[in-house]
Amino acid sequence: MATRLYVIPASHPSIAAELMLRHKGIAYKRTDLLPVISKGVLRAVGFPQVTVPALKIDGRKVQGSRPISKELERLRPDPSLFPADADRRAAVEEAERFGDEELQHPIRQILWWSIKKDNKPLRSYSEGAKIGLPLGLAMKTAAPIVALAARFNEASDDNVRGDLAALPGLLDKVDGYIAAGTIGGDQLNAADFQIATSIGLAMTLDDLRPAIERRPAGALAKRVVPDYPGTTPPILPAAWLEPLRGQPVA
Ligand SMILES: N[C@@H](CCC(=O)N[C@@H](CS)C(=O)NCC(=O)O)C(=O)O
Repeated sequence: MATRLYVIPASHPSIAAELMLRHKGIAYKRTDLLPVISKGVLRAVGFPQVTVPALKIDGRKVQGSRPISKELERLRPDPSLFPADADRRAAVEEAERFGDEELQHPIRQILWWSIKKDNKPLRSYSEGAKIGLPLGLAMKTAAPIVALAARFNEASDDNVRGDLAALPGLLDKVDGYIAAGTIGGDQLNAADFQIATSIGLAMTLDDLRPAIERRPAGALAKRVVPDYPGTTPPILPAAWLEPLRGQPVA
C-alpha cells in the first residue's frame, strides 16, 4: 500500500494522523511542509484543499484528520480506531468531532499568537523535520510566514484572550470524556489521537502546561504523545491567563 503523509511539523492533526498510521501498522513516507507554503504544495500535488494532514494511500487522496481516521479504518480494520458497539462508537465519533471542531483551533490560535510575538521558539517545533532547506536558514526567513499564518488563523488579541477564557471549559470536557471511558481506555481510539495531540500541543506552551499537566487530560496527552516537539517560554499576558489559575488536578 503506497502511502505518503503530508504534514506541517508539530501540527497537532498531522501528529494525530501519523499516530493513527502507526497504530494501524501501515508503513508510510512523510513529506514535511512549511506552514503557508504548504497550501501551494498541496494544490500542486493534487489535493483539493489546502490543509494538512493530507494522505495519499492506495491511490486515493484523503485530507483532514477525521476523513483519514475513517479511511484507515476502512482499509485496515484491525487494530481498530472505533469501537464495534454502536453506542460506544457514536460516543467516540462525537468526542473526535469535538476534538477536531472545537479543541484544535483555539490551541492553534494561541500558538500562532505566541510565535508571532517571538518566533525564536519556532525552531524547536521543527527539530528533526526535513523541510528542504537548513533549519537555521528557514528560521531566518520565518517572520513573513509566521505573520501570514497568524493572520490566516485569526490569531488576534481578542480571539486569543477569548480562547484562554474558554480553555478551562474545553479541558473539563476532555476530562469528562476520560471519566466516561470514551477516551483514555486500554485501547486507544480515533478520539484519543485527535484530542491528546491538541492537549499535547497546548502543553508545549510554558504558560499553559501548569494548568493542564495535572489533569486527566494532561496525563492522557503524556501517554499518547510523550515527545511532543516544541517549547514556548512564557509570553502570554498574565491578565489573559487569569481564567486558568486554580485549575483542578487529577
Ligand atoms: N480540522 C482540520 C484542520 C486542518 C488544519 O487547519 N491544519 C493546519 C495545520 S494544524 C494547516 O494545514 N494550516 C495551513 C497553514 O498553516 O498554512 C483537520 O483536523 O484536518
